[in-house]
Amino acid sequence: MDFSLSEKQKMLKNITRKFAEEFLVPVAKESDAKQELDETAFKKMQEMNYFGACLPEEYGGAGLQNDTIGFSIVVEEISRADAAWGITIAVHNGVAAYPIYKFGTEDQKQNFLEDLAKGNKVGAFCLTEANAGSDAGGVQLTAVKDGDEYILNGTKIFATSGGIAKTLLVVAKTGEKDSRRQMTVFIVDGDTPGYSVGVKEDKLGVRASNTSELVFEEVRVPQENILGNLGEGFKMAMKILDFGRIGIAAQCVGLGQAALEASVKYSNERVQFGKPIGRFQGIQWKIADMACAVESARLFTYKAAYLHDNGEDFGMASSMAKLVASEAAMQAAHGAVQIHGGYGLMKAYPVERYFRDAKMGEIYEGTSEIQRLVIASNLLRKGA
Ligand code: COS
Repeated sequence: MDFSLSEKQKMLKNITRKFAEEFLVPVAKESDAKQELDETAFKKMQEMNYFGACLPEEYGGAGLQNDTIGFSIVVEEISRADAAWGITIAVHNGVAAYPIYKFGTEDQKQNFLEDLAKGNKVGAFCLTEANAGSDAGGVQLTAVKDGDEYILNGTKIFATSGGIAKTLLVVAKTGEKDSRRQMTVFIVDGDTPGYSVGVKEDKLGVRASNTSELVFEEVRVPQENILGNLGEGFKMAMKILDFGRIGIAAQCVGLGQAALEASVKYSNERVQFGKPIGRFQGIQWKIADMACAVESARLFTYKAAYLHDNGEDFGMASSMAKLVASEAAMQAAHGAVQIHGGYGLMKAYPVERYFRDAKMGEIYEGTSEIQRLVIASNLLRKGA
């Protein structure tokens, strides 16, 4: 077993860290307050090809489609600077661009991937509805066939990047009986008549990442925009989430790492009772536990990525990574606020933002409870 990163992965880590410190760290606080991604940072992200991270070079991507550890490193380093950017890149690549590359027809790849790779069009995955959250099979948005087209009607909520996205993967109901066997994923162009963005959510964390309601009223989508097969949308959505959760895990690793680093720095600087607080065992134990949690999260994440890249079954591993990493980020952010004491509650320090951002990881792309359910059902089906 080899735990070392390849030369390319080390380079990716260094370049992304330098980039994130230069262009994301300085604006993260303001973006959080404004609830908007910084425009200059957006352009720089495009230039660096982070929107095309998981796509092959032939479609304008950065070529990490078979190096998910490399992709995880990119998301980790971006999230260490700003978790809102981390989720934006993780979602755009993991549950929008990469699925079109992985499951799409050549025509779909030609039509959609270049704009996604360049970040000219942001991608979103639209599954959640008012009555279909953890119960992904409860989707009510309908797609009814009319000639060579399908007509979509319904409303999606909580779509990450929804308000800024122009390429949408929409999970729709295409039949009446068992909804899980009558669902289909459509690729929808955000300029299609009848499609509109509804309420933009005002959230606890990753506030610069857009989260919106999306409304579909008589939206006509050509049948060639079906991703995968008609009626197999539930399984397609599950497969998309299997990969997507590696990105979320990586986002949480980066956030946990940021909380850990801030805590170590503060513990060395802050003097109480005549010495830096890092000399007190109570602080040391907390820092040690935070470091162990973040490192476990990183190993779980890279393991899931490794399995994916080696063509092995990785669904349970990605749920494990997402579960462990989101709880590690929460533990690290909680510890960071506690170590900072009163200052930890103030906007002057970034740890209050880390704390708010970390909570999101335990919810989106499947709550911790859903991850436990996926892990347990895999074990009970296949054995431990
Ligand atoms: N890959 C491929 N197929 C899968 C799969 C996966 N990862 N997971 C399940 N399936 C298949 C099952 O094998 C089953 O197939 P058959 O009908 O042929 O037997 C089918 O899908 C239904 O699976 P299951 O019975 O497990 O479905 P449930 O309705 O019980 O739901 C959970 C399973 C809870 C795991 C699913 O609804 C889920 O992931 N919910 C969370 C959704 C989520 O993450 N939402 C967050 C917002 S999305 S950004």
